[in-house]
Amino acid sequence: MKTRIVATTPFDDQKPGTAGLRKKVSVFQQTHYLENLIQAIFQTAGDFEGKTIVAGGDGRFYNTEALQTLAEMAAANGVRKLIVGRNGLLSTPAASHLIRHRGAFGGFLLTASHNPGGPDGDFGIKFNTSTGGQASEALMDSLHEATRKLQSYSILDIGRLDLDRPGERKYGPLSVEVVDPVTDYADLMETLFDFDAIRDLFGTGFRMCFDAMNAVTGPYGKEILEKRLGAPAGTVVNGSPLSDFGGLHPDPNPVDAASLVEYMASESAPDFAAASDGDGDRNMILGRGLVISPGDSLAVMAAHADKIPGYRDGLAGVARSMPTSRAVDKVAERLGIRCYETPTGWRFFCNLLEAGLIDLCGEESFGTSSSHAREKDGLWAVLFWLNLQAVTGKDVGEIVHDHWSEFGRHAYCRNDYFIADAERAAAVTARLEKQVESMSGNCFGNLTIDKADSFTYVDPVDGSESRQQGIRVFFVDGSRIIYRLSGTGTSGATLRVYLENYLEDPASHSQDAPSATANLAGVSRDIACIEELTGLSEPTVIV
Ligand code: VG1
Ligand code: CO
Repeated sequence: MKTRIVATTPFDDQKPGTAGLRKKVSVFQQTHYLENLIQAIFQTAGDFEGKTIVAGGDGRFYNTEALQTLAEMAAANGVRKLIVGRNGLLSTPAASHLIRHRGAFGGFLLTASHNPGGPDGDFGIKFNTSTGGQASEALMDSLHEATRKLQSYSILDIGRLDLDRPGERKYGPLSVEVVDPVTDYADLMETLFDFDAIRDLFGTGFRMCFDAMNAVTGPYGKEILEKRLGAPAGTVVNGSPLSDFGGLHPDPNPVDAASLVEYMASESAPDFAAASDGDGDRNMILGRGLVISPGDSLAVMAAHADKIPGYRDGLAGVARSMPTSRAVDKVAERLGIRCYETPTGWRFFCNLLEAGLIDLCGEESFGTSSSHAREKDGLWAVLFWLNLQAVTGKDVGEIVHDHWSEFGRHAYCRNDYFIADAERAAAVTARLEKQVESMSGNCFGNLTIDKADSFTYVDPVDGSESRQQGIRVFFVDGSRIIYRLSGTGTSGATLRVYLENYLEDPASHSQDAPSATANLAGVSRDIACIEELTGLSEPTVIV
């Protein structure tokens, strides 16, 4: 068994986006493409000699092949031990927990998250550090630099990994421990939530539907909801991870999980429903005839945290990504705690969590989590809402309506414009960046711009600065529009326009979010000249 040094040439498109590097499967299948990326990570993320790392993915097409290559390269790069989920599976939050729990040096998460899978779909890799959180901006930059210079990689033929059988085995110099992907994570959940109370709730005949969208959370949902909490068999639907997600787009939002929304609006709707995404870090919460907007979900969690065992001692602070609705800000103000505003992408929460400045955080893109991990966590959010219903005796609809009566409602919608020509999309934000300074005072219909800026974030922990993280337009009446380009797509570009309208009067709370933000949607197109610059007169998707 001898390490081979393989000569290669750099690829110029290995710049990580909002959460790791995502590309079409066919791009990852190019000779040396995956190997170059992995080698660049081994070169830049620290000294891996003698270390333990975690690896696993969402089970999508190419998961097993990539794991095999990773193991061969880990062995060649001095890694001593690889901890991997059985069959190569690990949800993103479970991987984050496992890294922390086992004191690993870092972890490779094989996922393109909510992007479609299968041979014609997407694949992706994220590297998380020993904190369990995603690599920092600075590490991403050096990683990208390394991919542009790489001339060779090291690999060792260690034989085919047996990923089916739990236990520790030696492959050449590398120890590989295959673990159950669910157990440690489920144990952690038991320490945070009142499982007895939730079990009693299911005992009263409470019905729920958890849609795992044929992705990684199926086994987690079955173990936690059906086995440990006693929900009836069949509570988890689409519960077997499939390499192409059964053709579903595993993104828990009202458009891609439309059938669940329809079900919850029907006569036979259960009391509660939820869905998660490809790698298990997103969540959508539904009541009968109602989808809870992620910003509201975060705010409700913050307001009721003291009722949940894991958060009974109070919250140090909370955080939201900048485009996320300001509903949680109102709760933080009431609680007398800080609310931090970070750029989009979970990695920006990690320093705040690590420094103990916050306990809860969330993004408008159906992501919420807490200090228990360094990734967002879909099932955790579902358990939080279950626990809340169990202790308050109220259903999701009552909880959220009560919240709105107390704090007012931040009606919220995201308009996504898919623009095939990425340059035309970039022209929209470039023009806004130029004009943003002089927007104040401009009127659009009955709306007047109070102030506008390009969002810069200074990390309060390490002082690092991230510029151009989105254009913010604030109106005199308290409403807000944000523009930014997506960093997770694999073709063309997506312009995201985030609309938020604060409704104080309870009489206005029952309208649906698109109607409550319709005026802002039109104004957002006028301000950014979207039709003129892209040819699109309407958003491609509204979530
Ligand atoms: C999107 C979301 C962002 C999220 C990211 C990763 O990024 O907007 O909030 O953190 O996906 O989520 P972008 O750059 O496309 O807007 V996941 O579940 O796909 O890892
Ligand atoms: Co995800």
